[in-house]
Amino acid sequence: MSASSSILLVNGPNLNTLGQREPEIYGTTTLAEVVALVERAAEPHGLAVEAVQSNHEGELINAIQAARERHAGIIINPGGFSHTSVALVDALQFAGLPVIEVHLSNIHAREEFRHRSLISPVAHGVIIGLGPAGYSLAVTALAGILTAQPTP
Ligand code: CA2
Repeated sequence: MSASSSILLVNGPNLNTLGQREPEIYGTTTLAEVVALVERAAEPHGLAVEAVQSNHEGELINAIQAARERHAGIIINPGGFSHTSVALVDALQFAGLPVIEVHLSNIHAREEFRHRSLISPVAHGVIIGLGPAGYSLAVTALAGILTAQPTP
C-alpha cells in the first residue's frame, strides 16, 4: 500500500437523511459525521477518502466504475439497493477492488426482505448491525487487506 492510496466510501439511497429519522434503528449520527469518522480512521493508514452518496443507482455505478482507476478499495453501504441491485454487483465486479460492505442496522433482525444482500457475495467482508462504528471497523479491515496485498 503506497502513501498515496485512497479508498472510495459509497453510501446509497436515503443515507443522506441519516440522523434525521428513525434514530431507534439508525442512531443520531449524521452522514457528514460518518464521513468524518471514516476520514479519521483512514488517516493513520495513509489512506485518503473520497466519499459519495447518491439516491440514484446510476451515479453510484459511475463512481464505482471510476474507482477501478482511482482507488485501492471500496467501503459501501448500498442502502436499499443492497437487496435489489444486480447493476451495483456488476459495477463492483468491474471495479475489481476489495470491498467491505457495511450496514448500520442488523438486517437479519429486521424484515425478511432485508435479510439477503446481493452485494455480500462480491464483498471481501460484511459488517452488520454495529452502527457508525461499523464504518470505522471497515477502514481497519480494508487497510489490513491492502497491506497484505500491496499493489505492484
Ligand atoms: O442498515 C443499513 O445500513 C441499511 O443499509 C440502511 C438502508 C436499508 O434499506 C437497508 O436495509 C439497511 C436504509 C437507509 C435509510 O436511511 C435512513 C436514514 C435515516 C432515517 C431513515 C432511513
